[in-house]
Amino acid sequence: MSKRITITAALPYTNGPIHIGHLAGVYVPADIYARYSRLQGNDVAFICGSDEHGVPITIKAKKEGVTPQDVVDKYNAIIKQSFLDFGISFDNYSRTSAKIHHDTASEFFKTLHDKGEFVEEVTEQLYDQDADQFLADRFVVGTCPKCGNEESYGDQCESCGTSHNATDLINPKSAITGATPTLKETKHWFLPLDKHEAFLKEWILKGHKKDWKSNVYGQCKSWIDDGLRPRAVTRDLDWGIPVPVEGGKGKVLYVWFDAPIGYISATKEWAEREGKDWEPYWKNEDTKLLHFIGKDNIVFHCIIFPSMLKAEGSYILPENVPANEFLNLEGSKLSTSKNWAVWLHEFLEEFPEKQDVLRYVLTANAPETKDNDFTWKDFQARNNNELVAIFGNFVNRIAVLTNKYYDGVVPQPNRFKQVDEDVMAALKAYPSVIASSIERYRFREASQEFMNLARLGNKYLADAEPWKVIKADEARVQTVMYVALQIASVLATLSEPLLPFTSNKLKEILKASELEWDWTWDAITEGRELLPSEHKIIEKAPLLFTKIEDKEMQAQLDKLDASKKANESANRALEPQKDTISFEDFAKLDIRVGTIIEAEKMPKAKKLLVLKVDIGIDVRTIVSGIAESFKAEDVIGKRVTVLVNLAPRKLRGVESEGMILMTETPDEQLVFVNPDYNEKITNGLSIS
Ligand code: B3M
Ligand code: ZN
Repeated sequence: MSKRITITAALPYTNGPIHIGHLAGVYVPADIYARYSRLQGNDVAFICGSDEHGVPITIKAKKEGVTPQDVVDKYNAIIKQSFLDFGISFDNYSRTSAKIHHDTASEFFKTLHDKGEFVEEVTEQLYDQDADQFLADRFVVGTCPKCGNEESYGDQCESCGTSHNATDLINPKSAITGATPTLKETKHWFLPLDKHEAFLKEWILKGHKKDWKSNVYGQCKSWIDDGLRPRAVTRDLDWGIPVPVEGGKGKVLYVWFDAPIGYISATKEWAEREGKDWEPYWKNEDTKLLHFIGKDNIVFHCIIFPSMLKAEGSYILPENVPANEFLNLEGSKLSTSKNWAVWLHEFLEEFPEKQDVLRYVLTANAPETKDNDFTWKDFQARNNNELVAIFGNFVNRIAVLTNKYYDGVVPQPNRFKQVDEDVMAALKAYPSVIASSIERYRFREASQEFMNLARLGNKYLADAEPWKVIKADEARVQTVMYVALQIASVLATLSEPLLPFTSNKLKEILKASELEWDWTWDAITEGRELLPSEHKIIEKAPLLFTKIEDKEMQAQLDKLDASKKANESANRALEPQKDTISFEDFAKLDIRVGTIIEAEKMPKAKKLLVLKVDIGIDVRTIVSGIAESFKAEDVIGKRVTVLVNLAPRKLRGVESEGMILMTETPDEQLVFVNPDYNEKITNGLSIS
């Protein structure tokens, strides 16, 4: 029976691009669910958009010296395009800066305000006197009162997931100036979560929510058991949706108040465009509302947003919130600021045809019940050993053989043997097996069941050996190829939610669009013939998947290595300044420009080069400890800065008559203090 399903995927903060952690946690499972639901004939609204308010965006803008609007415009464009190219099938991707959202969120706030659902209170909030600003959310860091993490944000601790008020932090420090904040009075509107505790208990703990994933249910239970407190839903900031009631001047809605309403405004925007009514998708009791999110968003989607919806009064509540755990990358936590990530838009540039490979790897290894690790080695192995060697190999073989034996025409089968009957029976069971995994949000399991089907096809063909049997028993080969082609059509049909690009490619190989009927999951279950005899498939089939070579993976690992090095050097402490010297001391130094005219390695010394340097007044020998950074032949002709009146010193028996001035790059490479910027500087000129 067709059902109305509203599927939301967490609105990404628009302060950076999308990476594989976001994909594995939220967007790939949500997209599989949405595609699957549509295939079952349901009425689906798959909703997302950019979360463009909040402190992270203001901080990014400050860092880059641009306006918050510049930041969101830039990343909204990148994110939206990368989702599209990756095949995430949103019905609408909106943004919270859209007018429709400002209007919807303001309206929502006013309704709660007018219904007396807020508590208005003047309280003392953290204030940075140097920056002349209140410190909300990520503008303040301090020790988490719950787990002791010293880098908790004002509104949430990323270490234990607790959401708290900024004033709860121990040892708070301003993220803007580093100053210890003072307290200053200000008025805010609070959502009295304590008032909703009974309802939440009833709905989550006593209700049917035991079928929620245990990580989600467990987090909810622990918050409710800890006792809920009022939460401020407004902020003293200038970036966001203005507080639309009296006394709200200079204040905006808390980003976590407006963002989930973004799901509603994005649905409205979509419905308007499609000429539909948005309300049933949010207000009809028979609509199934699902929020796909990462684990750090659980409290907002299971406690705060439902309390808002309940307080408003006319909305339905989510039926499930299938939150995932986190994905790590090569053993370390993904991090936007540390550039420790595989960025979607870069992946799409570097692997333009491999969307489904990434989808498959992120699904097969999804962090569903615990944090998981993405490694390039695993990416390569799953591509080469599963997608290429099993699924791709099977399809390629049947496409080639069908063309070789029958000019691409599906043959007439002869009498089925037991093994053929078994395969045909197994095919009928697959739709419900995969559906059951997807409906229970077990996407890993679904992907593995799917691969088992490909395995079954591959094994069937390998066991039947049509390429051998063809000489002795042509009739048998007809049957084998007919059955194998049915398997391929089932693979094409069932892969749609998991591997949508591949599904299309395979349907093109089999020329499914030339048939008079659609390939549906139900048709498979009912054992209807998908691909009839006499139907012609493509003549030259493209490969479904191609092998990934070691060097491609090495390039990715090198890229990560560069990020690691850049981080290390960014964190490297600069040497403190030495004691002050007098001008007279400085004037004693005779520093001149010279040119290296000869260079050779000092025998048996790892670090030393023996140089002859023309310093204008003479040519002298200088022993320099730069051999680990430069080869002798590469420095000949280099113009350098030389301290020429340093007392001569013997190094390994060679007298050094000066010193070349060097400095280090952030990644610890020695470089010359280089006078080359101006050609007119001649050797011997002193530096002052
Ligand atoms: N933007 C948080 C995040 O990206 C937030 C989700 C909003 S969903 C309404 O983790
Ligand atoms: Zn904590």
